[in-house]
Amino acid sequence: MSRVTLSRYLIEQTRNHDTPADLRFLVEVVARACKAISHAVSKGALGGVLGNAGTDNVQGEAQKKLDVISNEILLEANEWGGHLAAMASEEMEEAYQIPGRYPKGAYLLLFDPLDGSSNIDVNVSVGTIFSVLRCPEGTETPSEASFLQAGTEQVCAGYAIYGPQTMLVLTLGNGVKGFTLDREMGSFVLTHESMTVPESTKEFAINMSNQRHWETPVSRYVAEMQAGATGALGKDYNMRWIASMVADVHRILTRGGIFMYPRDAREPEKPGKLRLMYEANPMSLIIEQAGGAATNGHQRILDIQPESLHQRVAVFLGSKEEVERITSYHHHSEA
Ligand code: P6P
Repeated sequence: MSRVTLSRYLIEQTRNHDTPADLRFLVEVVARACKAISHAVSKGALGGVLGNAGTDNVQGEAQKKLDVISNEILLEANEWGGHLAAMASEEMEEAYQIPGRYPKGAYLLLFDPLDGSSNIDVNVSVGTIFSVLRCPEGTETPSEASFLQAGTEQVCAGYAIYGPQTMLVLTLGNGVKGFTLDREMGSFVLTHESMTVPESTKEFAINMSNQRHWETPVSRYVAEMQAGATGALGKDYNMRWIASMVADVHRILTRGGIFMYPRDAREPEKPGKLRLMYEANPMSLIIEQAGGAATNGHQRILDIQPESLHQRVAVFLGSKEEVERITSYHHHSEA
């Protein structure tokens, strides 16, 4: 059977599932930008792109050169196409308005251009996370408020992972598909027809060095998994923490697991490290579309009404059985 490329998949989505043509074009542009980012990332030291840019992002985190390069690649690829009304990025404080010389479109694109970039200098997988919302009707100049839509409003979400293979994982609202980059042909080829998260798992992902800062439900849940077969859960668990959300989520999509970045006592005024709009929401839509679950410990992440563009959120996502368990522990602790 002939290979199904991303372009063919998107054309068939347009034909069979009413995926609007301009959304199809938008996804193809983002995919092309991810190819360019993959190329830049893979050069590493040979491309003079490692190390810090000497600037900080809106979170006060040191930007890597590749953070800035990846952000610019996505802006330049998307600003002229006519599919977008505006863009937002982890690397930019304000929304990015489409320059006046270009036409505007119906969508808002949000992204973390290079997630996990602290891993770049040690050659560990990183990725790009993106989310697509509709621009509210009649909005000539989208403001921050235009972006503040719940995750359920996303019309598309995806990520590219720059690992041993470069892959694009995508949902348009009817399942999750995985495409592997064929570098010789320069095209993304459908290799994972339907990615699903197993309901149960024996693997958890959390940064254990923060253990003393966790809230009780998280401490209880992790202790039970550490107790293994001798404890309440009656089975042994393994642990993985790549510190690159894209890589940890990709593993969970591939073989199950639960990913946790809880709020902790280090920054009690902030509900965790990860950002809602361009990390947690797109990943939660993908995980739910793959049969998993995603909460902030108290409610479905996709139901959260955003209050600011760069707001943070606690994240528990992956195998439904485990997410439901740790969420129930949070509810018990409130009772
Ligand atoms: P920590 C990367 O910086 C990131 O935003 C996510 O990709 C990753 O899951 C998390 O932070 C890692 O955080 O505190 O373990 O370094």
